[in-house]
Amino acid sequence: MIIPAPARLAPGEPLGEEGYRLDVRGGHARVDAETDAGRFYAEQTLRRLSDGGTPPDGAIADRPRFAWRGCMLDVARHFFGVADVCRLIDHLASYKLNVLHLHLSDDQGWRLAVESWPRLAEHGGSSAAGGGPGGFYTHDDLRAIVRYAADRHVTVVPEIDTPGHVQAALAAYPELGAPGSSRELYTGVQVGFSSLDVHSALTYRFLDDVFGELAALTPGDFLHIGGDEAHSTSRDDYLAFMARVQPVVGAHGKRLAGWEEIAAAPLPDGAVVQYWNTAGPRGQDLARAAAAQGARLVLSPADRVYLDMRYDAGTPLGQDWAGHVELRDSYDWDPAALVDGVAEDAILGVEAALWTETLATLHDVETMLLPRLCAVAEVAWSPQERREWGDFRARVAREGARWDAAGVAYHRSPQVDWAG
Ligand code: TNX
Repeated sequence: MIIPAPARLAPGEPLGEEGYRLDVRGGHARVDAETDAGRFYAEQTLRRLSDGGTPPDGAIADRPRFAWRGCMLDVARHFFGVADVCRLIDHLASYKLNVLHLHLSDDQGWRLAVESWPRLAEHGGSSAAGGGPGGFYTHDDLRAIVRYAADRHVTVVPEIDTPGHVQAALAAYPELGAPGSSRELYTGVQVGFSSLDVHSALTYRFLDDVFGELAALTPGDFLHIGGDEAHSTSRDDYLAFMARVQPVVGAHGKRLAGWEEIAAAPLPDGAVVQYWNTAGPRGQDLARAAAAQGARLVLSPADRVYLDMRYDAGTPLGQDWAGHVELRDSYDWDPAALVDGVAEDAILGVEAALWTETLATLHDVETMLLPRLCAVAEVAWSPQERREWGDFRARVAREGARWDAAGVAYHRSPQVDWAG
């Protein structure tokens, strides 16, 4: 059977915006869906069922549990070109994920050409964590990514991290920082030391320009403003910033998305808050604060779906501040039971995160992504009562053969019987 495990809709249950019905008899497939996305997911299922041969007889009626099924790629700490990103999109699409969140800026690099502020990419894009060459997307590059994703029913959610994580921008335009802030490019891996000058009108003109270009390049509903780990922005300044940045996002016709920290501020209607920090109680408090304001949550619990966490002590890549995250950790959890006070209807979805301080190549990225992405996809798509670890691990073993054949790197988790 396939990943993610299909729901079992009763006859007559609506298929919704992404559901499909698939009937295979005598090698012939009949598909019912209300949308192109539904037909696309039927195709993915059929492809897996056939595995190069004739699909077995059977009927499936399926639709996802959550509307937002995402993966974030940090292209700021290390840069990944269009071809690498498209390959990641292929992985997402084949497991029925529908959001690619691109973390386009951080202290270590600015990755999008902005015509009205050219030094952002030219200078701010020239660095990377560890001192590598950097890089950035031209407008045409980003358009190509957006189109490739859209063809596979994946929406790109672009993130410009603010008001912290901005050293690359400050190196390009020092006037965006408070007087006296550093103007050097940064290639280390610390966080929380840089901040935009939240009191300067220039900061909001800058963000208006950047968001304007970004909004024109990405047709999705959301613009992600980061908002995490702004440790060198005072609480009052952070709140002042949030009040001024939100209308800038709205003025470009976009809904606001941000990391959990933004829930400390009043949020606009339709905001989405991304829960992440599982170290200590603060993240859960912020998630509850978001829900209490009527925001929807995207769940990225670090100790479950931060795919930059090491699998175990022997993993050569990655970090371990949220612990080790083996395949079963990514699989065995219920989004609706994760945060007390945040129930199913407050949850928009689930998103894996691939931070790349330690990941420099596509091989590195795939090794951390797979097989854990399969677990995240199933958490996001399949109803809780259809999920069972023993069954899942047998299905993952079959993916290994496909990855081997396709030259895709992955972690041979000891929790899976790959030979089987
Ligand atoms: C926390 S998660 C961060 C990132 C790091 C990551 C490393 C979040 C919103 N901020 O800046 O890259 O940990 O695991």
